[in-house]
Amino acid sequence: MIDILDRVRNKGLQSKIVSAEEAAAFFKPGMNVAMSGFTSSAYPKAVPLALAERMKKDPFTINLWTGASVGPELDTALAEVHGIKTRLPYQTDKALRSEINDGSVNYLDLHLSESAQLARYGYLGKIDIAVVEACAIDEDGNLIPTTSLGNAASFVQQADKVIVEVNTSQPLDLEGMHDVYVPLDPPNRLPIPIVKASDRIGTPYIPCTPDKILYIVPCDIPDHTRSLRPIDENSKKMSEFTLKFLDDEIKAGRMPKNLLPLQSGVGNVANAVMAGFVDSDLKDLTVYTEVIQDGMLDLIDAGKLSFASGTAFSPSPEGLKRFYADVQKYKKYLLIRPEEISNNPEVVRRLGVIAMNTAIECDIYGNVNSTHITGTKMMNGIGGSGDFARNAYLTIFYTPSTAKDGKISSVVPFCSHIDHTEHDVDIIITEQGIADLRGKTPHERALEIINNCAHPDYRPMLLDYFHRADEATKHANTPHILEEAFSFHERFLKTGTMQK
Ligand code: 0RQ
Repeated sequence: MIDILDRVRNKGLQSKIVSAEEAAAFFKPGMNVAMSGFTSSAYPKAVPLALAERMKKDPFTINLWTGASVGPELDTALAEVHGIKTRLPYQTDKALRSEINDGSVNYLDLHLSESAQLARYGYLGKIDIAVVEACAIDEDGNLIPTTSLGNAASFVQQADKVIVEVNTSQPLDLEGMHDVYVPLDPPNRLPIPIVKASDRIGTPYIPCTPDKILYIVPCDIPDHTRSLRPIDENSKKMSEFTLKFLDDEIKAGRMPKNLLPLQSGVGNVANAVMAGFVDSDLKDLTVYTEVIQDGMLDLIDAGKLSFASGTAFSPSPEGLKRFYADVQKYKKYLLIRPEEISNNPEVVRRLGVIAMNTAIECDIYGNVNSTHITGTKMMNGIGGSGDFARNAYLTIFYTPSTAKDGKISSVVPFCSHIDHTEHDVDIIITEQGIADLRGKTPHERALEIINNCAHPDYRPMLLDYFHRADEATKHANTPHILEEAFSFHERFLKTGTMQK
């Protein structure tokens, strides 16, 4: 209790401290509930757990808006009691995914950079309550954020009432690591004055006033961070191709010796690519990304990173321990921004980011599917991949050449769903090799992708499709035999394998 009182620095607000159960009693069916959180960082935990308990006894649903995916105390807990009607803008939760794919949850899969403004523009109705995790509340009622910002600042700005979960597991040393800037909406929007990853343009807290704060709920549940999988052979090969390619770009004079600011997605391949940077001769690297992970701590420890800007600090449990042990050191190199800024197209284009994200599949012309398994089942969502892919200086997509033990080719004639078009994709890398699509026609791209990236088991089928399509269309710009274009997917759905 002493710790929580120390963290609520405005004494007048201390009377608003209540239990999670008392706060959970506030929610009503159909409310638009906007919560902090981005990946497994800085989402409220005690209030959603108490809300899920309430929903177990007295079933009802809310509409849940967050920054991105969140931890199990929120998404799993509410999905398991069927407590979510509409969910946006991104998720990675197994229980929720299954509710999305059986039609019980309405899922709005949004570009993360646009999600706060979409809420502000009012298409989704008004926010009934914002629930935000904070490290502390200052004398004026402003909120000191924890391990992510996501959409929290914009949600607090829009909400009339805010429930603040003050998380005592989050060290107070985090204070000062954030830069909060919420742009004005058109026609009043101004240029975002970020010209390098380390530029600060806002406040180190989420602006809030004491009268907005409805309840303050103490919480000591730590971020539910996820362990990293060991780096597999395929990811290691993709990392080697990346390093070699970037080295050639430097030699060709297309990139400075310390590259351009890096953005990397999450998961196995991203982890391997970051590990590759740690072992390379590169130095003075900068990062302008969404999610700051263990690899960035490794780069700091190796003396190779000059600065990393993101919207969430989302390490493994070991990474979080390492960070907590020396926050003062790491925070000199790290800055957390709202996702509207970390993923902002204007800034990404200005800085010339190198975007590195993972795909589910790509097609022979360079279109990329990041979201839907065999075209219909939602996996996670587009997340920030579209924000970066369209606007980066260089856009790289990774995918192992096959999935499901070789039964699926990740290089197909026509993607079963398209998130990133051929116009956005510069480079495709699989464990087989690298396809450089820059400055190439559709015909040239098809041969580059099939010959360099497809698995040898599928290469003949893809070449056969391409050549027949070319003949059938009399060498049209983008040859396809449309009734056959999805034959690979059809075969998998009917027989369990894409192989003939
Ligand atoms: O399914 O779990 O049932 O086995 O897809 O595949 O290989 O575990 O890959 O965890 O790296 O995720 C694109 C989903 C890759 C992720 C995606 C099946 C495969 C498995 C997952 P199972 P892996 P990863 C920054 C940027 C979009 C958001 C984004 C993602 C499951 O990277 O969500 O980029 N990206 N954000 O078996 C059928 C194929 C398949 C396939 C894989 N071709 N056909 N199934 N799978 N390829 C982060 C944020 O925005 C926060």
